[in-house]
Amino acid sequence: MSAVANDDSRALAEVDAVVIGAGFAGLYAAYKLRELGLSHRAFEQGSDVGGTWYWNRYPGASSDSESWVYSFSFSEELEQEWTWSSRFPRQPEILSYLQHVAGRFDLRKAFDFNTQVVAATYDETSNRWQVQTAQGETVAASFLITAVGCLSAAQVPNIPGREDFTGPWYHTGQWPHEQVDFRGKHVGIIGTGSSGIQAIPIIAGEAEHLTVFQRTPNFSVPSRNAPLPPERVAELKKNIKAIREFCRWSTIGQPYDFKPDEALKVSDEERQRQFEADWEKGGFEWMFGSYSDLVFDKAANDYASDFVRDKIRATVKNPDTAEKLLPTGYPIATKRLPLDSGYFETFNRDNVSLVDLRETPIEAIVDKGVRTSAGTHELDMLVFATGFDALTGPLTRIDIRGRGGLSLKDKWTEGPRTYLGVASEGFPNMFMITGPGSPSVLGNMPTSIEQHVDWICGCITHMQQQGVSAAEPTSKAEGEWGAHVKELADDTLFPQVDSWYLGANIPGKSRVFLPYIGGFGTYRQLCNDVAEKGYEGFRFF
Ligand code: N01
Repeated sequence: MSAVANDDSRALAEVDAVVIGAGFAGLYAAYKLRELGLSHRAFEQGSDVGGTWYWNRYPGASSDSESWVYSFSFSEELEQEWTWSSRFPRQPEILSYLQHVAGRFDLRKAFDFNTQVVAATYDETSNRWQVQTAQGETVAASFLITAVGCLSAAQVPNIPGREDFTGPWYHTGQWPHEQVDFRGKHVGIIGTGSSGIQAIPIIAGEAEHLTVFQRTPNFSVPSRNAPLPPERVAELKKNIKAIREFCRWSTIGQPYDFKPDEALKVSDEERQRQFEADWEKGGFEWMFGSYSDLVFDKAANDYASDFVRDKIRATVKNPDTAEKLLPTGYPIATKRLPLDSGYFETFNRDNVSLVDLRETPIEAIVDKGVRTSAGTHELDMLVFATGFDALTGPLTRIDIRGRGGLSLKDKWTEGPRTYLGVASEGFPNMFMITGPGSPSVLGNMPTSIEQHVDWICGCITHMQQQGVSAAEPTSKAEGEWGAHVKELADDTLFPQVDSWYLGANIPGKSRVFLPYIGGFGTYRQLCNDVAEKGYEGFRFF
């Protein structure tokens, strides 16, 4: 490995490491590689840094993690300098933050923007990755570090007639940079996941009329987003070290954790009182700072599900609409729980209508709107809030080939196979930041990302110290990890419903629970143990 500083690395055709992506993960990877003195190049499809927050510019887009932990912890100065304006930061503010980080630490110089990596091939003779861009460049690297995000491969459903629609259409995850003007327009939105639930109240406030096409009613909890007063900011900054440390060892990387109590072991009055008190607080804490049995025990979960259904009934004035909005048939939070700002209230507006696709399915998209079995809904604009090919999609959309020409996509046909969600057998020196099989999407992403990048860099340092040039997980370690990830998921209620956690939203995708559900803290400890045992489960050569 060369210890070339990479002041002008963009000219290099051969480097120690290539990073793909310029979101939270790619930026921190570039920072750490520079700290290690490793030459690197980084590629980003967008025209600037931001990742998720570069692409998801839809109205209402905001983080569901509290701002003071939805950020980097690697620099105390950065933590103290930056002040978030509200509890849950909105997309423009997060994007400004990431732009600030890129500028403050001079990270842009590692990146080629507007550059898409289309292929990466491991050359066994040279023990190098040959990384190819759509722009025609090939760069050789000892290490391939993917920072491609978990929810970045947008999924537009293949509804017949999609090309026939004559108005503009958008996917929430590929939102244009220009302002989209809904004023005076009849707008349709398909999808009521987190993106739809964030966008619907805002679009409804602008459009002449909004038609919401709902296939599966969703649970949602109020975010109760609010500005952060200066005294709260001061208190958070004072205690931030302890708050971060708590997050690192918590279940979902957030500044709260499940209570020791169980919903089934407290009285009805106590449970109701607790649910109400937490409801007033808002945020994920309502669910993931609540009783510890909610995600394991159906009877416990039923109490939480019923509580939210009652809230929906109490909020939505039209009883028929309320009935259509009621999520039934699956436990709360087994589909990713959205947070909202006035989502259910939006259905009390005169300019909003709800189409229940279970009663009247979409037959086709036509030139002037969406045709369901009940007739055509005329629309000027159409929004797809239809989600992503989660976790595996961002990786398999790149033609990644390991030893013997093995394609990652082919290897993962029956579901992803990884060790710790960070590496895969047959792909030496390829490290995935928050890959499938790691906790990633089950909590606060920056907490996950920092842990992964630190661990990967620790592994690279170990290799330098040992004088070895390649690392690859063993088949045994990978098999055992896959079985462990599955076993943990099977102990919960999560596999009981079709969700993107299981790849069930993508036609033909194997139904495998993708993230590690054992908790951030437990996972961190496992990774630390692996490192302490000389990166047990890897073979080095
Ligand atoms: O996507 P989703 P998302 N016809 O897959 C529907 C993260 N996120 O972009 O449930 C009709 O959750 C689909 O219906 P159904 C977060 O982790 C984070 O909203 O499959 N409908 C569903 O209602 C989140 O979970 C934040 O029946 C169709 C919707 O589209 C993840 O991203 C903000 C359809 C898709 O919901 C993905 O959320 C936003 C079809 N053919 C997102 N195909 C923050 O924290 C799909 N649907 C900020």
